[in-house]
Amino acid sequence: MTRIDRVVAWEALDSRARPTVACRVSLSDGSSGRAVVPSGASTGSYEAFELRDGGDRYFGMGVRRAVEHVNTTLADAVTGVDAAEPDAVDLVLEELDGDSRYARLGGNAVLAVSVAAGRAAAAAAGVSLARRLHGPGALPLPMPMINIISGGAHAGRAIDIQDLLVVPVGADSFAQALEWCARVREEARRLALADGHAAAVLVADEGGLGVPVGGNADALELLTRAIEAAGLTPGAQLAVAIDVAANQLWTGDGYELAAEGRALTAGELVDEIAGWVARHPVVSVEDVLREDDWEGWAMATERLAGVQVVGDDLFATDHSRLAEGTRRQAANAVLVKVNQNGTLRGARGVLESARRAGWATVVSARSGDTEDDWLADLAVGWGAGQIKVGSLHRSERCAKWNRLLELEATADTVFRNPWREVT
Ligand code: 2PG
Ligand code: MG
Repeated sequence: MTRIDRVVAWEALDSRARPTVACRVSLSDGSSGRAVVPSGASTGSYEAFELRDGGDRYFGMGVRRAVEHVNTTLADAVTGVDAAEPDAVDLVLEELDGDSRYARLGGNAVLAVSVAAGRAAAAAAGVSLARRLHGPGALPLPMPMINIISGGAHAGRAIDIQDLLVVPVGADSFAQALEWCARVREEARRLALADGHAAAVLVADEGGLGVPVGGNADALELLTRAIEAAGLTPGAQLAVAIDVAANQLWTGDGYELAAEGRALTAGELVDEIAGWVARHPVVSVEDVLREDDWEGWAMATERLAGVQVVGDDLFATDHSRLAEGTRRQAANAVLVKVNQNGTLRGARGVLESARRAGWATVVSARSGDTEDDWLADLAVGWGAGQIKVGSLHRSERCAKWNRLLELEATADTVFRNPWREVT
């Protein structure tokens, strides 16, 4: 029997030493699943609510109330539910709060149970979470987007752009993709040191170089030089992706590029980004404008034609926001972060709606993450096509890369390159 027998949560720590919810769901057949939830720093206003305790403990970031909710309300509701029945647990979880963003119980509480139950069901079936979500056939490994230089909220605003990433568009396997990116990261570190940036030995929240290299254009220049120094061809083998995280630059009446001492309108920021795209092999741009500027986003998507325009804070992995976005053609890709949504079912629904609209999908970790590797299985099981986990330093990042390497080495997989046709 695969009915839920026991649900136990506890407070764990994420990669920024902030408390987070961890949970184990046990089934009546003796199998069980565990999950630890991640947490963002550059969050959008429309994300599922992260319940924090306030007060002095952990600077108010404790999650004892969320843990308590799992151990009482959520445990009571899901005990006895058949975890092997697709979506059964999530449907119960989604009804419990009364608020669609889980303002009362906490999205962090809900997600911990959702993922742990999914894993328990996979364990009961004797398969990986990726296999359970995917079904039969070769498992599609995603194309990684790997952070090389960090800025914004993840690196003390060393530069304004939050993530400067590489996309190994010419790689033939996931293992080769990672090896190329590791080479570029190391070359970027060496070049930055040679340029006199001593801070290049330090790592930012997601393991990228958190180095104040000058302006945003200088950072892009450094990245392109690093690709060349790694013996790889910019564009054909290694392309570039950017997360502007523009919510973070918004002052209330414009966008401030603080590291460059410049203030821009939405149109000027899009012009700036178009200039970066013209001068560097940029294939993907994320959060180009703030989360409420639907018209600006539609204008940017038209202006940046041919480039993947990804909405993260804009959609917050929310059904109705994605529907609004596809109606307005405000982007052409969605970043899927399950903790923005609250349940696996909910996040998968957003991913599938985007796919039906002909959009690309990128499954993403958070800047505060843990050694838990379930995200890799989701990206594969859902056939997301792309995954973003930060850099190749720091074990909470490597856990996901290593899980994908494991799947490539041990399971029936295919490395699908969504960029092959466009490059
Ligand atoms: C993002 C993520 C990951 P955070 O903006 O895409 O880089 O950051 O988890 O802080 O929202
Ligand atoms: Mg983002």
